[in-house]
Amino acid sequence: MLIKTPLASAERECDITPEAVYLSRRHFMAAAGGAMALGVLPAQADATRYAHVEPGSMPGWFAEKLTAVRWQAVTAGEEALTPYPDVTHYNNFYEFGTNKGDPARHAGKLEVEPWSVMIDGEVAKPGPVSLEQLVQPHRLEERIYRLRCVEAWSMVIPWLGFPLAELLKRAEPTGNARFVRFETKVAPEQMAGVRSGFSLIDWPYVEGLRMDEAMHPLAIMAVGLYGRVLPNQNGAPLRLVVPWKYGFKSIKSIVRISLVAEQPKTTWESLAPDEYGFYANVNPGVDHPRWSQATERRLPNSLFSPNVIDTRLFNGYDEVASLYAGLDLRKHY
Ligand SMILES: Nc1nc2c(c(=O)[nH]1)N[C@H]1C(S)=C(S)[C@@H](COP(=O)(O)O)O[C@H]1N2
Ligand SMILES: [Mo]
Repeated sequence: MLIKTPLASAERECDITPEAVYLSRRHFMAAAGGAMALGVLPAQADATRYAHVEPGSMPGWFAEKLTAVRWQAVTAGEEALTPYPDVTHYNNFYEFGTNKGDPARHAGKLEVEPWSVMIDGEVAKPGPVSLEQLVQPHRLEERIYRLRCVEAWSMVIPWLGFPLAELLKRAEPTGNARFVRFETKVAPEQMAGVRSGFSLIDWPYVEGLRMDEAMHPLAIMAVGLYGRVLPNQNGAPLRLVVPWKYGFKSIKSIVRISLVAEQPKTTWESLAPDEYGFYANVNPGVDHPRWSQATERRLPNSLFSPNVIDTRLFNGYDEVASLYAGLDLRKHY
């Protein structure tokens, strides 16, 4: 982000067949099979619509979870899904290199099994949890979210995950917990980008949220996308997705979640505080010092079909506005 010009990175890794426009409803669905309030029926609310995506191998815990997914729990209205090849070949994951194609090329090396997450800090129930244990109590929901990168491109991605709030509640935060701090795995022998020493990042990659942001029902922990287990380049086996914030807040391959009293020092804010803030709410009215944030390039796009659309405050997720009542969003960008 810091060392690349955002609009020069339109590198294409593969040929893309645009998918049919995805018709679905805009609203939360109370439960699978719930009555549809709107006239537009969702296109097949199950996994069969992803039949075109290579299933690959999936761990047992994931296969079991797939049998009870709440499909299309949240949708992006009639916005088309970004095709699977783009979602998985145009990535930011600096641990594996700084080019958009590097994560797809190198993240296969990341060993995601076994995986354990340390939950610590201001909680009544700290300790390491295996990934299986961590996911076990939760029913997976499909959340079709827009992802807006601070580099002014965006995608629409059908995630599989569960609310971060549910996970945090199980750890029983104490009254001193005011922020959540997340940390990505560091494994130089598996991570070409960490090994290279080329990056300016001081590993591990760290992100954070204010407690009330973390508890918002739109913030999720994702373990899959397109009805499949999360590809390594997208942050397997466990990543955060906060759809109303710039993509860099959605930290990948998490190994530590700490409830803390002080606002954590996060990776991009530490590197360039005048360019990347702690809040990082999507905001077309606050430009990056080096480029406008008023519009975004919705992938897939090309020279002849630039697909530039207006960026929306909070990435269109207006329901989070009350979290920031009284906060100067120009100052707290
Ligand atoms: N650990 C880690 N997490 C990360 C990043 C990263 O470099 N390292 N990049 C971020 C950025 S800038 C974006 S836009 C999103 C991209 O997610 P995606 O590749 O799944 O679309 O991941 C975020 N999470
Ligand atoms: Mo990003």
